This record gives sequence, structure tokens and C-alpha cells, in this order.
Amino acid sequence: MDKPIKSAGESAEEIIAWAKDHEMETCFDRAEKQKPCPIGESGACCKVCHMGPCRLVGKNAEEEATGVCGATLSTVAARNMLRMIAAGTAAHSDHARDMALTLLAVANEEVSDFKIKDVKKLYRVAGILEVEFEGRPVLDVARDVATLFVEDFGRQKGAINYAIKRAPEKTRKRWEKWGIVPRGVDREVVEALHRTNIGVDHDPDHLLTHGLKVALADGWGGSMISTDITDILFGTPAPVKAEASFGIFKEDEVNLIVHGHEPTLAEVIVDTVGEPEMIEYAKSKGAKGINLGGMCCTANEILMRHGIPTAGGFTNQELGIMTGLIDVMTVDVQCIMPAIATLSKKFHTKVITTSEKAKMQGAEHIEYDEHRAKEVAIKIIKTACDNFPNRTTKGSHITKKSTLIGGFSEEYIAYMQGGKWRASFRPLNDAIIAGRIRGVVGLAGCDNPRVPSTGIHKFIATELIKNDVLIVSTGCGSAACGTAGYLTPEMALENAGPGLREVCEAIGIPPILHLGACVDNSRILTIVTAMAKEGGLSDEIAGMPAVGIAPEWMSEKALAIGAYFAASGVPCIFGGESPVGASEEVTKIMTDVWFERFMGTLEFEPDPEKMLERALNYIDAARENLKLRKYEPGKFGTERVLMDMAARREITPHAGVGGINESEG
Ligand code: BF8
Repeated sequence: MDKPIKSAGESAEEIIAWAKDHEMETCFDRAEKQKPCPIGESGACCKVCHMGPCRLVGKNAEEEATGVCGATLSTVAARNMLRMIAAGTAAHSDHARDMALTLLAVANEEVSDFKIKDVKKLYRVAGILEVEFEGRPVLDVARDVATLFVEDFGRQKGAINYAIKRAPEKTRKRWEKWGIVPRGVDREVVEALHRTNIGVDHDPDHLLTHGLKVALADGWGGSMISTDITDILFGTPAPVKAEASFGIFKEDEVNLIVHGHEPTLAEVIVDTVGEPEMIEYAKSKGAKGINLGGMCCTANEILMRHGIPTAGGFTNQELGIMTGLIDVMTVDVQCIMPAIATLSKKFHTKVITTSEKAKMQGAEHIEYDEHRAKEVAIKIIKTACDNFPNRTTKGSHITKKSTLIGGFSEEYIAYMQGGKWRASFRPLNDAIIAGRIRGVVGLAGCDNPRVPSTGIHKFIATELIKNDVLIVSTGCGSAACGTAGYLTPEMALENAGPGLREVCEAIGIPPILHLGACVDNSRILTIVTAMAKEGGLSDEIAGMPAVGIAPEWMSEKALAIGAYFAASGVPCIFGGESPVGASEEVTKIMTDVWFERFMGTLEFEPDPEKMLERALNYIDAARENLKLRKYEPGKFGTERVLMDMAARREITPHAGVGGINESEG
């Protein structure tokens, strides 16, 4: 693979060079100056009490090193991992709680700027939750659904709704066997903090088992709740064309960028920004119009539903400001570099914090409140317009951008395989059985300045599709692929292996399906659940030819995601040095032991080539276990065996579907 200097994004590299010439610092410079502490990086630093911090290092650290209290290296590394998973879960789920409260407020008619856009999705969710919906007023159904979701956060006993009502039965049985069915999101997070407190839980396996339970409260709780409510309120995504990279900024229009994660305010801005009064206001300030764009996961949310362009992922935020073209950047929660407030002072850009939970020195604060969402949106849009005349020529003006297709949801993927009346996952399962598609990879997680940013995403994405692996992407994985121009059907024509290309051409899809924001990794859970229910592959999530890869992860949220996929039965390969690498015991628990119990892992591999090799090995091993025909590029459909419905019904997953080469795709 080519080795770019700091970023694999051509435009990003240009801006980084511009920054260097103008003596401005970026995360790439800080990453170079600030090397990771090797003790903390590998999980060997304990700072849960003030007798330490203790460093559990030395020749035989695993056997001999202890903290002042006697905690061993495996206890410390497991405790650190559990705390990170809990923090990641808290982030996704606090966002989800706000979504649930917004839905409740809509149902109770306490807010006027939101309504239920997707009643069909509401009914689908109500059906899963066993809420009666036929013949009832929509708001009553919404109230019952919202109430059940709100209860998922504070429940003390029992189980999170989706963990028992949505996961495949066999998957749930594994969780029951190992005692990891989550009760309530808040309870699991609090218990994680309690158990990792000085002098409580010291058994690494016991600690990490709770890590899986907390993570499931994220995947099948917070994140899935957030995805579903966002669909109910703002619409379930369907394919939409959009643009990505720094060229989305317009020289002659007001550029307003929404950055962060929560979609509510961004949605009201989308609704408001095109109103004649706003356009007139922009014109009165000398601009031709208002150009709305996004960054990080807020971008993914509004791109998926409205085709709003994205300036890219995590490492693009400072670079975006350095174009000198952003009039206002609003930020709410998560993945916001505090550096942007200081940096914005060197340009005319105003950074506006909008969440009551997150403020930043040097930024203006306009607080979002769902009861006056439109008023706040107007204030922000007008602030951006007012700032347009202050724009100077200073900045690295970049014009390059790529087009992309985003907006894939579980619902749409089922629809595209059978239409309105026969929506199903049959063609996808058949394509996997036939070897046209070798397997499926979820390409997720952050972009990271510690490696040539977005570069490993690009490498992994191109190699996987060459190998006939269908990719579903989220978060900054999608941003990396989008800015690189990979999220197009042409990508399949030019780069995909013969089987994947045939499937993409038949259905008219890109080989990389953009599923949305980081919380939308929950869509991958529901997609593999649908594949399990469809039959012919595994009848649970475990054992599917599916792998998760987060090649450039940096956020604790990514670890929560990796852990909930591991517990659900998906091997997950993360890039970079292992945050538990100091302890062989903990590493073994998260790989061998978890695989034995759940058929999922959370493992770390800094070498992109090896990451790819591991992923393909998992996929091929799963195919072999399912007795699917051996994957061979370009070889499928020759010894075609047609099956009727009776024969299909006889297929028992794991029991043998060898020799079947038929696809209805
Ligand atoms: O939640 S992928 S850098 S923006 S943590 Fe953050 Fe990582 Fe991007 Fe969205 Ni997810």
C-alpha cells in the first residue's frame, strides 16, 4: 500500500501542507509530539485509587507485578477495558436517552418542532415490542413505545426489550447461559464503575464478562433504540446521492457545518435552512445562499436521510476550519476536538456549542432545547449569515469532492432484494451460499492521526471488495470511504471481484453500503439477525461468515461496539496496539475464551495486511463450518443445483448446504 505522509486523503494532505506553511498545528502534529505512554497504551497502568498510579511492568509482569493493593496485571488490564467499554456505552446511550425523551415529548404533544415522519417504522418497532398498534391513534402508540424505551435505561431487574424480543433465540440463549443479558443501560454502566472501583471485582474473566453485558446494553439497547427512534422521527433511510470532502464548501454561500452526533437540532436546521426568509437573510449579507454540510456522525445522520454533504470524519475537523470557508461550525457531543475552538480564532469561523452537556472555552454557546428547537436553529443560521461578511481570503481553498450513494438501512436492503411485497434477505443469503459473495464485513470506527489517516480504511475496503466481500460501513469508516469516492456503484465495476460485481450490478448497489452513524452499527446487528432468520446460513448471529473491522479506532465507543459484536457472535479486528496487550491472560479471554463461548472476539492487530488476512480467515472458516462451497474467485453457478421450497425448508444451518450453487439474486 502507498504510504501517504499524514493522511490518505489527497485534499487533507494539501491542507496539512498549507497548515505547515502557515505554522498552524493539527492533531497530526500533536500525535507526532505526544507519543502514547507505553504503560497506559497496553493496559498496564492502574489509576483507580490514589495509592497509585501503579505501573505493572517488568520482566515477568504478568506473574509478578502488582499494584500497592496487590492487583495483578490481568486484573488491572481487565478493569481498564471494562471502564472503557462502560464509557463508550454511556456515550451512545445518553444520546439514545435524549432520543427516547424526545419521542415521549412528541407523543405527549409537548414539542411542536418534531413529528412522527415514519409511522410505518413506528408500527414495525411497536410490533417487535409487542405494543398494540392497529386501530390506535399514532401518538398513543408512540407514547407506549417511548415509555418502554425510557424504561430500558433505568430498569433494575429483567432485561432490555430488544435483547429478548429482537435477537435470534440461539444468540439470546448464549447470553442467558453466561449471565450477560443486560437489565437496564444505567444499571450495567453503574455496576461496571462499581466493580472497577478499588477493592471490588478482581477476577479478569468476571470483569470482562460484565464488559460484554454492558456492551450488549449499548448494542441491543442504547444504540438500537437511538437508530429506531431517529428513523421514526426523521424517516428510515433509503439510497440518496450526496457529496463528500472539503470541496463541499461554497465560496459564494454561507457555509454552516453541523458536527457531532445528535441528530435532532441538525434535522431542524435542515428543515429551516431553505426557507425563503433564511435565504433572504443570507442574501442581505452578500451571500448567494446557505450551504449546509456535516462532519463526523451528525453528517452521517443528515446525509442518510437528506443527502446533505459531508466534510468527512474525525481528523477532518481542524482541516475544515483551515479552508477558511466555514462561517459557523456547531458542535454538540462526542468526538469534538477542543483544538477547534482555539484554531477558529485564527480564522473568522465561529464555533458554537449547543448541548447543555458540553461546553468549550473559546466557543460561543447557543443551547439547544427541544421545546424551542426551531428558534435555536434560526439563531444559529442567522449567526452563520452574520459571520459571512467577515470571511477573508485566508485559508487553504480546496475544491475537490466526491459523489457517493448513502442511505442503506435494514429495511431498504430487504426491500431492494424483493420489492415492497417480497422484501427479504434470500438473494443475499443465496449469493453467500453460492460463493458469489464470500462474506460480509462491517467496516466501522474512527479515522486516526496515529496512522496515515483514512489510509487503512481505504486499503481494507479495496482489498475486501476485490475478494468478493460485501462491506457495510458506518461512522468515520463511511466518511473515509465516501471522501475517497468508494461509495459508488462504479466502485464495484472497477474494483470488485467477479461475484460481488455481479450481485452489485444485478441490484444496482455499491459494494460498500453506507449504513449511517456509529449508533447505526445496530443496523448491522439487525441485518445479520435477518440473515439468520432467512435461513440457509447460520441460525444465529454466531457462525455467520461476517467480521467487524475498526482499523483506525480511537474512541471508547468503538470498544463498546466491538464488545457487543463479540458477545453477539462476530469476530472483531481492531487496528493499532492492543489496549490490553500487556496481559496475555486478558488477551486470551477476549479472543479464545470469548470465541469458545460466543464465537466472537475483540482482538487487535496493527498491521493492515494481517488484519485483512485474519478477516478472510474467519470468513473462510465460517463458510467451512457451515459446509458452504469453498470460495473461489469467479467460480460459482457452474454446478447449479435448483432447490424448491420444500428442499429449502430442509436446510438446517451447520448441518450441510454443501454443493448448493444456486442464487435467485
Ligand atoms: O461515533 S467513528 S471518530 S465520529 S467514535 Fe467519533 Fe469514531 Fe468518528 Fe461518530 Ni464513532
